[in-house]
Amino acid sequence: MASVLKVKGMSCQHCVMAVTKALNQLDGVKNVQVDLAKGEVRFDNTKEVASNRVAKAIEDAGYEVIQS
Ligand SMILES: [Cu+2]
Repeated sequence: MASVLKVKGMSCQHCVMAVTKALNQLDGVKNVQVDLAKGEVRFDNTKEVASNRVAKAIEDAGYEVIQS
């Protein structure tokens, strides 16, 4: 399932790499794409990874998920 999250605190390519790496470590999360300008992270959730696990990975990397 294609998923989009709003993430606060990403400001440069380093942030893009950090968030991408954090999400790629979750089994079932694929094709992570970060849109820095929009503050959005898109990915395919191929194994119904729980959204709180995805959010925790982003938060552990130092960024904040904006709950919609
Ligand atoms: Cu940065």
